[in-house]
Amino acid sequence: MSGRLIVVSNRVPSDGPPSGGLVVALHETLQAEGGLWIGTSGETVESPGPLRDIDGDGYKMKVFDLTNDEYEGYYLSYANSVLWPLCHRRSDLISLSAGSFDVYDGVNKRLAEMIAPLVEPDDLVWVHDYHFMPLAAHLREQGVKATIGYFHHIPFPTTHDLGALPERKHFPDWIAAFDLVGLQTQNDVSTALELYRGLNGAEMAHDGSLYYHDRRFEVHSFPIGIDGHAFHASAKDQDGRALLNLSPQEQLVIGVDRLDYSKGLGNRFRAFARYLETRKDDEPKAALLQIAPPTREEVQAYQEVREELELIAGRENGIHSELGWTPIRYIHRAIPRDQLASLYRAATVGLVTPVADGMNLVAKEYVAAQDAEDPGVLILSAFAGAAEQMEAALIVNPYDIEEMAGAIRQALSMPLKERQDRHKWLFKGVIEDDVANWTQSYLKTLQGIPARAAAQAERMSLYPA
Ligand code: GDG
Repeated sequence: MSGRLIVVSNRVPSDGPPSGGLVVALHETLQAEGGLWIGTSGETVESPGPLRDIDGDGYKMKVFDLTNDEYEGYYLSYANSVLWPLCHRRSDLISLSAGSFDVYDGVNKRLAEMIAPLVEPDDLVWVHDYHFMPLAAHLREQGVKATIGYFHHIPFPTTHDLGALPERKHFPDWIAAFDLVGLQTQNDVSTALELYRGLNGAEMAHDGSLYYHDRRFEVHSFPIGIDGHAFHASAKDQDGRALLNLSPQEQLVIGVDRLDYSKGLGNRFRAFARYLETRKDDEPKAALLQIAPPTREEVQAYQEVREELELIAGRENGIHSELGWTPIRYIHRAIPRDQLASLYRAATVGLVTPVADGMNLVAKEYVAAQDAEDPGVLILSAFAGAAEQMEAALIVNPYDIEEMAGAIRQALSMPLKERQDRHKWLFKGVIEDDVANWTQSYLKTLQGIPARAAAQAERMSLYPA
């Protein structure tokens, strides 16, 4: 890499050693390549100052504070109550509040003004996620010519979804101001191309790049992965069944998700309840362990999904529990990562049923944690980005309770040979398409942009349209 790598994400790993696949991968890339990581500090202040340096392990980190109003308008309101539901096909949950777009855009503009003087022309800037969609447009206004990439971790909104966004007019310009737009799936890429296909001033070149007014940019899919080997190894450290005090006959079905409406938790509980209702006496007993740590609790829609789950879990346990058996174990707290891996390994079924999800790393973690000799079965929603790569899972429609209940039954009684065959294919994919591979292929594509753009400009001057 000739210039530096500058990563921008909402949060930086400022609280000790990083954990979690993505953060670790970016951390290791920055350690190897050198560079800079910029994000919010997680603190709110009355009058925010310039970027502050904090110690990074082998690279630099800079953070900026938000005011209370900015935290509300930029983070809680526009990012998480407008863009998040919009991208997760839940326009009904969009909460438009006066002025929140201006605050969101204002934070992006202020950040662009702070970053622009730091960026050298041969640096690579890599922006992460929907918190910073207008950032490149503001950096361009500040005269930044460097190559700027974006990775959108969540589903790309359809033209229909965007109809609910008052700022939809600006959306194509935000995206086109980046040089490389990374999406999770081929399906997302088609959705993005569909948007530009319908716009005046947009054109697709023969090499697959897009032109929108004076901007050339590329849209590709880079399915994110995990560190499969590390996760597999850590799953063996503890005995998940012992952690849960499971009786020898009891089977475990596991779900692990931030408590978010996009994760389809209500229908998952309903499907498990339906399975319990239809369970024959001679079928083994199974318990659903749902770990759902809190997230964005200040947002109303999140409070509602929490209440819904408490209601269903309470009702179903009241109906089906026996002395010594609680069919739904619901933990509304985060569990340490090493325990999580062992719990996945102890589970006969991994239940991953989002109604919309960019990728879903839990599906990959579940597969990585399994014992290849006696693996569990992954049940995966067709609406998780991961379904594009993980065809050997039992693919379900997360709206169809009866189908999901049937898949739980099928998974719990699946013959060993079929479990092994399915797991073999899934495990191969998780190990090969890991997070290190993801980082490298994204950065390689980003690095190649200036040369591809120059070659194309030359072709166009030789053969003008
Ligand atoms: C976004 C996109 C995309 C969960 N509970 C605990 C815990 N977790 C960890 C899981 C997993 C991570 O959180 C969740 O990742 P997901 O991919 O499932 O979902 P999002 O948080 O929505 O992530 C998603 C991802 O970005 C990456 O691009 O795949 O589609 O929405 O790693 O293990 N970790 C611990 N305790 C818990 O209780 N330690």
